[in-house]
Parts: sequence; C-alpha cells; structure tokens
Amino acid sequence: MLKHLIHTAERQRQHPALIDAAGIHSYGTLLSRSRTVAARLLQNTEDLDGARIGLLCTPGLDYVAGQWGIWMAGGVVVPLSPQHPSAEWHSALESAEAGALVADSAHAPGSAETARELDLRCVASGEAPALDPGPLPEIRANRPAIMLFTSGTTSRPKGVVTSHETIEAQVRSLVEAWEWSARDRILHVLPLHHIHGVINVLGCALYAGACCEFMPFDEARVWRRLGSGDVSLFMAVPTIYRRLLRWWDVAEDAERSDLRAGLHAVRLMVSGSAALPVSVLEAWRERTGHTLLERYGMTEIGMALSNPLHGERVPGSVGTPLPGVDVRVVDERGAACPEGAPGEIQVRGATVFQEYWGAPEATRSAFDNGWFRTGDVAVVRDGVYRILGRASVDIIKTGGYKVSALEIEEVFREHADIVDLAVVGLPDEEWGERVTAVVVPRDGTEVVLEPLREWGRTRLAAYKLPSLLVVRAELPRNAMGKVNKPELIRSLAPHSDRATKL
Ligand code: MCA
Ligand code: AMP
Repeated sequence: MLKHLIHTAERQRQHPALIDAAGIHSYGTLLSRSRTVAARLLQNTEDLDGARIGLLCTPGLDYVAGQWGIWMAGGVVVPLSPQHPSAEWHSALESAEAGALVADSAHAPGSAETARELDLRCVASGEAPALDPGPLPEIRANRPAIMLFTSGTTSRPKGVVTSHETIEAQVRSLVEAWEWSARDRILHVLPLHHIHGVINVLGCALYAGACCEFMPFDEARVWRRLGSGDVSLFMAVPTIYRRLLRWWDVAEDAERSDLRAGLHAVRLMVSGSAALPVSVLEAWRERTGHTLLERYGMTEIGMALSNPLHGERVPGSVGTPLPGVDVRVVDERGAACPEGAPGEIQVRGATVFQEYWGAPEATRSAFDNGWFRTGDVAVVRDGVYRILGRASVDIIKTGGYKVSALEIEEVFREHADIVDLAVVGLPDEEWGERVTAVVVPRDGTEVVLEPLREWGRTRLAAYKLPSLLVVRAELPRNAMGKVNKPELIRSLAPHSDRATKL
C-alpha cells in the first residue's frame, strides 16, 4: 500500500491531495510532512518494526501525515477518535500495547496527559521544523499496517490487524469497481477510526491520486459543497442521508434548485455501514436524481458486496461480490444455502484481515475452513444479496457505528443506583437502532436518563451512551439465568424486525 501511495504522490507533487480547515495541501507537501513525522518517530532507530502507534488528530493534513509517517517508519497505525473521552483512548492504547502516540497541536494537552499516564512517547504531527529521516526501512507487503477497534460479542473491543497488502487489496477492489481516478474529488465527513472513513474514502482517494476534502458533518455545509459543482464523490451512512433529506425538505425552493444544478457533477454517492431503508433511497432519488449505491462490508474484511456502478441498483439489496472477494452463504452446518434460503455470509480472499490483536483463539474461531464468519444473515436471489440482520442480539448498529451491548452493560453495572441491566438496540428512524438501557434500580433510588448519560460520558464514546431508558422491576431470564434479550426486545418493540426474527 505504502509503496503505491508514495509512488503516486511523487508522480504528481503539485496536484492537490487534501483540503482541510487550513487550506489546500499538495501531494508534495503531504510527502514532506510525512517524512518529518517518520524522522521524529525513528530518532535513533532504523525501523519501528511493527510497533503500534496511536494517532490522535483532527481529520486533515496532520492526520494523513501522521498515518503515512508511522507507515514510513515501520509502525502500525492505531487511529483514535478526537471525539472520544480519554478513557476510550487509554483502553485502545493499552490493548494495542502501543509504543508511542502521534498527535496534532489541537490535541496536545490531552495527548500529553494520556502519554504521561501510559508512559508513552508523544510525537507531534505538526509542521515545523521539517526533518529528513534519511534512509527509510523496507516495508514488505505482509507487514501489519493498521489496527482498528471493533466492538463485537465480547465486552472489550477487539483490535483488528490488517497488513499493507490486505489494505491494498481492499482499496484496489473499490478503485476498480467504482472507477476512481485522479480527476475525482471526494467530500469526506466520516470519522477516521473506522474502515468506512479511513479505507473506502481516504485510502481510495489517495491511492487513485485524487483529492480528499475533509469537513465535519454539518447539513448546510455538506449540501453547499455537494451542490458546488466541484465534488465528484460522496460516501456516508444512512443516518447522514436521512439528516441531509430533513434539511433539504425545509430549504427554500431557490436554494434547492441552485444545489440541484451543482449535483450533476457528483458521479457517485455511496451508502453503507448499516442498512439503507428503501424509503431513504427513494426520497434521495426523488430530491436529487441520484440513486444511492448501497454496499456491504465489515472491519475484518473490508468491502465484500456492492451494487453496480453501471447498471441496476436494487433497492434493499447490497448487490454482488466485489472484484477479488469470494462470498458464500451457509447454514448452521456450514453447507451452502440454496437460492432464497437465509444463511450466514462468509468471506474469503486477499481482503481479509490478519488477526485480532493478542487473541489467537478469537482469531481461530472467527474462521470456518479459511472463510471468515461475518455473523450477518443474508439471502441470495439471482446472484444479488439482501441482508436480513445479524445473528447476535449483543451487536447494535447506531448511526453507522457498531457497538457492543456487553461493553455498555459492563460500564453501567458500576453505577451505584443500578442493580441489574440489559442493553439492547431498538429500531429507530434516525439512528437505525437506538442504544436502550433496561435497568432495575436499587430500592429507593430513581434512575433518570440524562444524569445516567452524564455519568457515562467520561467513560464511553457518545454514540455508545443509552439514549432510551426503560425501568423495570426485573429482567426476563432463561433457564440458564441469562437475560432473555429477544423477549425483552419483543416486549419493547413488538413490530421490530429483530423481535420478529429472533
Ligand atoms: C450521537 N448521539 C446519539 C448517537 N450519536 N444519540 C443517539 N444515538 C446515536 N447513535 C448524540 C450525542 O450523544 C450528542 O448528544 C448528539 O447526538 C450530537 O453528538 P455528535 O457526536 O455530535 O453526533 P452527530 O454529529 O450528530 O453524529 C451523527 C453522525 C455520526 C454524523 C451520523 O454518528 C457519524 O459520523 N456516523 C458515522 C459512523 C461511521 O463512519 N461508521 C462506519 C463504521 P448530546 O447533545 O446529549 O451530547 S465502519 C463500518 O461500519 C463498516 C465496515 C462499513 O460497512 O462501513
Ligand atoms: P463494523 O464492524 O463497524 O465494520 O460494521 C460491520 C457491520 O455493519 C456488518 O457486519 C453489518 O452488520 C453492518 N453493515 C455494513 N454495511 C451494511 C449494509 N449495507 N446493510 C446492512 N448492514 C451493513
């Protein structure tokens, strides 16, 4: 991956690579800033040799120079979200057994404190003074490149380790399928600690020699840029498309027709990370004339399925396997499902991750004879895949983020007024699912949502905090004493997909 990125950047030093709040940055600037970060990291060593390095930067030049600099020096990037409380940074850096932290000036105080507490080196990704790292280590393709944390069926998020060649396979598959070129400019509003933002948007843009324009998500500003006539690509999660539609529906007629004119320059709009409701796809098409392209993927495998760039995009479906990706749907015994029968999606190929960090057993059990078991259930008809849901009730998708009910339960179990609790995802128009806490309060106490969220704010990312609270005298349990979540969901949302399926 790194070799190709550097080669592309060197070939077009003058071409704009990134746009952020500070302005436009060329590929030449990106290269020299990355070399400075590499020099700071290397100091008296020749190769970081796979050391995990935290990266805490606002999306923009500092982030990308930090990422490339860590790679040039032979390290593994562990991206951290600037929006998270420091407790989340600690837990990621500790799980990754990180050796250093690269941060921009906006996060200097927070990162310095975290680095002190964890006894890590803290390195600035900022500009001056420019340094020359001298000869850089050879980065073989099978060396690990990035560790992204994913929440799953365990209470602690797992570090998904992906090599340079695997990232390159993920990116090449999308560059080919969606015909990326150096003429593209993508508007980037997604977080950079997950695959959607870091691989599908940033990785593909720079691999193709295109320009990536960063902007924090804000409905009015995003519409203005999409309607400007100089953006060619946009990728987002269903919650973002729904929010943009809400803004559009109350905008002035004149503003809408100006925007519509500029939208012709956008050649592709992609939705992913969670199911795109057909109603959103249709409303978007009606307002903008664009049919959203829905695709399916996962941190461990990159993207696996996609509707076509050219040809019919089937509403409610995620299309067919992407180039270089093997996909199958199997029943509980591992046998291929006949056409139209639901089964688990399994994926194999060069785009699949290396390992869960420090968890060989979890890595082994994630595979079935070389096929990665996604835990997602789908049916295939005429070769086209339709996602039906997930096998586990403990995984919740909210606002495009995957969160683990078990992780949230573990944190809130520490709350003095809570005797028992269960966290479930309930269907929600805006967020897809809403994190819902069902709690049994201690006798004589009252548990209220806002104070509960405040209590959780320093411990968990904002999107993991329950936004619905249900108080119960007891929780339904099965014969083994486990909370019966399907029953709980059925009682709270009788018409939910999940309640009927589980
Ligand atoms: C934030 N809030 C929420 C949620 N998130 N409330 C309920 N449910 C949520 N999920 C609350 C906050 O607590 C806060 O409340 C208020 O909303 C504003 O918070 P903020 O963080 O500013 O949220 P936002 O800016 O409104 O964010 C909405 C968003 C964001 C832009 C849709 O969620 C987002 O960027 N999502 C994209 C995630 C993504 O990239 N996923 C890809 C994962 P208060 O005011 O009380 O503080 S990768 C993946 O899934 C795979 C591989 C794939 O296929 O792509
Ligand atoms: P993550 O672990 O954050 O990478 O999230 C991956 C999960 O997001 C998958 O296992 C699916 O459950 C879900 N997902 C991604 N894209 C889609 C989609 N288009 N439709 C439904 N679910 C999706």
